Amino acid sequence: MSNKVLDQNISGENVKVEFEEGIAWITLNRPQKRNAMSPDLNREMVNILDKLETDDRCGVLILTGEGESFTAGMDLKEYFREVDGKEPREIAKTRRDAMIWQWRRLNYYPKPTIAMVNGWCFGGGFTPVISCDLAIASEKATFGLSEINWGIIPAGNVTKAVSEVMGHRDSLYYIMTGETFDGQKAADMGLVNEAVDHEGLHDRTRQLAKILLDKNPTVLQAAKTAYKYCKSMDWDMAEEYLFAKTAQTTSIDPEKGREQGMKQFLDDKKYRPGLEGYNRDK
Ligand code: ACO
Ligand code: V55
Repeated sequence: MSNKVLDQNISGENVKVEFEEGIAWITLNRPQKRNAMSPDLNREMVNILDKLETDDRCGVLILTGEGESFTAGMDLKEYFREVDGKEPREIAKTRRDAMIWQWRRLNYYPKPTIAMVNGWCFGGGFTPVISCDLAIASEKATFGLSEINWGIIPAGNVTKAVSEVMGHRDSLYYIMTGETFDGQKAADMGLVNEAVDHEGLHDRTRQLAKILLDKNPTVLQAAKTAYKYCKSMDWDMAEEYLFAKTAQTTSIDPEKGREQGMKQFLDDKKYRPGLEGYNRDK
């Protein structure tokens, strides 16, 4: 059962935004072009991510694609051929829009993010999948680093993103062969968390979103952000940063989660934090 409500103000020509009980469903919506990412689509995504950052209807963000495709990657006509002849600053701006949403904004997004890979996912499509915190793929999804097949290397930070989640041998194998693989293989390699039966894709993704919606949002944001920044820090920096981040999180948490948790376990003996979350009085 779905109770999604379309928001026509935030949605654009190429991206659909729907809300459903704390979840913002963002659907790349150019099915006739297999949701290929054009400059217009990229600009819309930048604006949508900006708006949803401070929109309370978005507690968790789910990114998916309309129809048979998640995304066929960058639009070969509108993002490459038609931009090639433009002046360098114009080209740089077009490239930057893509990177702003696919990488920078999404990777450090203040809300939890889930990629729901429903079908084709090629080339540039890997970056937003990897930038999302979690990813669920349909067993029927088909992934491919197809760049090699049409004469470019995986740029747009695809290569860097792949190296973050996939192993050395698998990364080079798929970068160099351009061979496709399915959702289960993507899960086996760590590109997505799990692959599920196509019919169950929406339900499982929604269920995961609800698990995240039940957590303390302030702490959840700090936890994912800390993980992402720690990856590139050395141990000494990470130790110092994590202590500072802990203090910051505790001090700004309107729910006072840490205090609640300790009180409910140590004084009230009402719950076991190893097995469940503290009672958030929701
Ligand atoms: N860029 C621009 N247009 C695209 C793209 C794309 N990446 N992918 C599909 N389209 C368009 C097609 O040109 C076609 O348009 P038209 O109807 O106006 O002729 C329409 O989408 C449908 O495409 P078909 O190929 O007919 O769809 P089909 O379902 O048979 O195949 C598939 C789907 C496999 C995704 C195929 O379209 C394809 O190989 N697309 C390119 C995938 C790719 O390699 N992308 C680039 C990755 S590299 C990067 O992102 C930097
Ligand atoms: C890719 C993506 C880009 C780019 C160049 O390989 C190559 C994919 C997202 O932008 O500018």
